[in-house]
Amino acid sequence: MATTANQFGMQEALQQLGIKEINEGTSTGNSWFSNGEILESYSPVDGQLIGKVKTTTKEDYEKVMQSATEAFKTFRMMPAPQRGEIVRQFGQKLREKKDALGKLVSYEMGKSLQEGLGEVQEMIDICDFAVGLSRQLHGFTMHSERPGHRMYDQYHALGIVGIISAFNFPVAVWSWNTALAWIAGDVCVWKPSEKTPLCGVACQNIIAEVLKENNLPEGISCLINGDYKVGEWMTSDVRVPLVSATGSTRMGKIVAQTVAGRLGRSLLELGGNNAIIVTPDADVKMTVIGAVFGAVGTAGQRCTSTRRLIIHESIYDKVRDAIVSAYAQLKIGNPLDQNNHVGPLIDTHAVEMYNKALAKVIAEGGKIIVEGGVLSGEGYESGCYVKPAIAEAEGHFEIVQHETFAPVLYLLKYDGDVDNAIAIQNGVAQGLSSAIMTNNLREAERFLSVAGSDCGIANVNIGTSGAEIGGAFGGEKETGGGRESGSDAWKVYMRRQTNTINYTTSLPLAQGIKFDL
Ligand code: UN1
Repeated sequence: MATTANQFGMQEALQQLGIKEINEGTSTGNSWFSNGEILESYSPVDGQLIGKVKTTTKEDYEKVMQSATEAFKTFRMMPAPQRGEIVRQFGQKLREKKDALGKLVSYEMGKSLQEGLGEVQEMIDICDFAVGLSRQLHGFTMHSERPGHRMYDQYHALGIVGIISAFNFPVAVWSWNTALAWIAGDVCVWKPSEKTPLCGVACQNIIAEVLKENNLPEGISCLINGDYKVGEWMTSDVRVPLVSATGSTRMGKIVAQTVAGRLGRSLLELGGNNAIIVTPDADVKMTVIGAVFGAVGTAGQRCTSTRRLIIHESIYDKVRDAIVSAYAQLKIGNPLDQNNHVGPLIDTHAVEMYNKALAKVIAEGGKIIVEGGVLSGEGYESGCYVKPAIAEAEGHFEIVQHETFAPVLYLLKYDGDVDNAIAIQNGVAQGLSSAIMTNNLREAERFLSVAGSDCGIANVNIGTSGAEIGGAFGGEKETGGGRESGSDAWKVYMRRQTNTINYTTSLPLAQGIKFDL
């Protein structure tokens, strides 16, 4: 390991998380095994090899599924508040390991340490949320049309939940799913991104400890590793009633079709193309903070990243100049060093996509107003560091319609009233997050109305990224329609049952049907 990372205590962090040089990539809890090829994890921070993970073979996968199937039979019988207690202990362990895990997230994925720690905080928050929820898995009671009858609906555990997660939130998204699935009585099988397998091993080590301390069986939390083929085993497996997948729209379409082909349930959290509308009544200072964090946070690799600013012509120059001057303050470099705002992209393929986007926006008639470029020299040896760029563009450009996972921000101008801005913002295939900056109540309410934003998330006077776990997270259109984390997102992890109970001595039929024998 490079000394640069050690300088930030990476060696100790890895030790604390139980990461070895070579790690088994398949686990049913405390039992680890793997017979597949080796996956190497290189850090985009310094290009160094962090560790290796053995991938999962079909036979390993079968073992996992058997273990999970068995575990479900007992886990579903445990009272939900007791399962909540397990999740509470998990949250406690995460608090103890927050520093180490945050560092690993930052080192393996490349986001700033602040954001790595923030990601672990999201895990802690969803655990707390799930603990409370474990006593609130409410169904409705209904009045029967028949005398002496009672009706209600209740929620039961669903079974095995398959989780496919992306590199950009290598730990939090797993926990959004697992914390809810566990209190619901489900067992989980997780395939993390091949780009961040060590984060997966670290998380599994943490939960395995909790499961062991509580004498719980193998199979409640399972880990599998490998490429898309390993994911396909789950999507086509009838033993997995719910597949929760985060990633590109391209991937999501394949997952959706495969799972639907066997009438399974999928929860999709796919691409975004998020915009902030800046109206004449916007607070420019707040706009700058929201837009810059949204565009360059996680180096533009959040699904909620701000990609488009739709600015009213009357304040266009003012907002543009303020944002351009804020970009001049950005420090790009090792994300473990808290003086830096922007870390590297995940790999050199992402750098290629970034370069292509910049070339394309120029080719389509856009104008670069903050130059991009790949950084080289001391500290930038991994070749993954790029300069956040800004281009003036138009909403209909093909590249503006496309989600590029990089810090490229497009400035678009609108005139007339807020409906024109809303039309531009909705004029893309994706529908994850959106925001409006305004002090005008009419504009804000119009934006939130049914004629307003068509996204799953619509904010007023905050940016597009950085959602709290308490709300349901997800989006419409090509974002896939799924909802994770807060609000009533838990319902997707359970099956609903409607019960009608007759406590009389006769059997009247509904709808007044007579059927005398
Ligand atoms: C993602 O990018 O997949 O709202 C998730 C946010 C974070 C989660 C992003 N809480 O930006």
